[in-house]
Amino acid sequence: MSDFFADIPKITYQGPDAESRMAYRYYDKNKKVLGKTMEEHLRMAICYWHTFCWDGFDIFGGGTFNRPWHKVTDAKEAADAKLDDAFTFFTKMDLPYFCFHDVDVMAPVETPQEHIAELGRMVDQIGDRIEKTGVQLLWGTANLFSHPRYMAGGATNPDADVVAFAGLQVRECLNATHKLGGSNYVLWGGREGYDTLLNTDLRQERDQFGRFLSMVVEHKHKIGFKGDILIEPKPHEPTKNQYDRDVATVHGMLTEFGLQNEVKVNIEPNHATLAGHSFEHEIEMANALGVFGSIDINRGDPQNGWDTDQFAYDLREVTLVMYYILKAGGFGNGGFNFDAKVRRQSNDAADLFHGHVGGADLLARALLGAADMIEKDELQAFKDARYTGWDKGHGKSLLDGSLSLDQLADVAKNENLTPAPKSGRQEMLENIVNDAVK
Ligand code: XLS
Ligand code: NI
Ligand code: NI
Repeated sequence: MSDFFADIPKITYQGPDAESRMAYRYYDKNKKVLGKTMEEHLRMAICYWHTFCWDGFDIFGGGTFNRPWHKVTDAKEAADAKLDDAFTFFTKMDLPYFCFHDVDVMAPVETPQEHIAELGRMVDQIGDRIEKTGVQLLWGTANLFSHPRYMAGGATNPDADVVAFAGLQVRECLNATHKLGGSNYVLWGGREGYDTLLNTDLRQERDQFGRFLSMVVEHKHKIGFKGDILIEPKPHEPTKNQYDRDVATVHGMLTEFGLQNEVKVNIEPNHATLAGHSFEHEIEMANALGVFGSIDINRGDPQNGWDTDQFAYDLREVTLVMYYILKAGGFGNGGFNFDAKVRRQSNDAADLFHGHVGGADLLARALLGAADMIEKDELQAFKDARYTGWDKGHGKSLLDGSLSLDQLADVAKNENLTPAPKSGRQEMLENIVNDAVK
């Protein structure tokens, strides 16, 4: 183990007046809110890729971060060193979960045999760490977008040999996730899309996507994995157009392939905004369609159009999101994964802590505010009043299918209905939300 994090203490709850910035001000893991502890509600996870793999490079310059594990020259020893420091960080943050891609934890390899052996070597070590520290796996995922072989896609690649390699990675990673007791398995289709229609057979690629996903679900049942399979919608970046662009589109594809009861979604706010939606829209759409699974919590920057993966900090937005999650019954297998990275200038060990401490405190405050909103649920009361009339009369028979358009029209005509417009009270409702932000 390096001494990279040696100067930083284990992060504990010290209350809003804490003197140190290396402390939780709001996240008190044992505090009960609406009958469950904060830890149980929020199910927070640290991601391996942004926090331990990225070295701070951007398209104009090289890495700025000074991580000891990046300086180890032997690739396998570097993977081991990274694992050591990752689990030190998880433990010091005292958050319950982590997430990883297969290639995040391994030394780089080329052949299928090497892939199986090297991932297996690391999974054994991860299993030992899980046992020793009690940190759990929220989800695993296979990276089907970084290696050049995936430049034209993973499951939707025009070359069936590439799809076979993708199948190998997914089988190995799903098996590993199962072995490590993971709660979910995620598929993010970074390159499952196209750059130009001129070289793309949409129908063919859609069929490949559907069949590949069905195979993943079949394999899950075959090995007895009880967690959820999750698709992570994103509209574009890196491809010009991703097939899984948003929650509603994913649900349409799941329905086309008969998988709507087998697969849920992992929603990321920065992906929602790239698709032209609000974060809360995607949550409510997933709730409405019965596919809400998990969240990759982060944010974009309204002044540029990228997936900048910054740590979330808009308390009003996250309070409202938390309200919708609680209303839907909270997380099942899902949780809040910090799919977020510190900025390129935030280059030392302390910054990794500040990012995650702030993220955890934001979620804890949002939980407190949302719980208050639920206790005297003014938003629900307003909605209930707004939708009265649908459990009786022509409202009821319209929904249960017993009314034709002719009959509906005759109701209006015979009863001489001249309904007056009723206020939607948007400003009053916005005031209710603002009052809950604490
Ligand atoms: C990229 C995605 C990625 C997934 C995991 O935009 O958010 O990080 O969460 O492959
Ligand atoms: Ni993500
Ligand atoms: Ni993303």
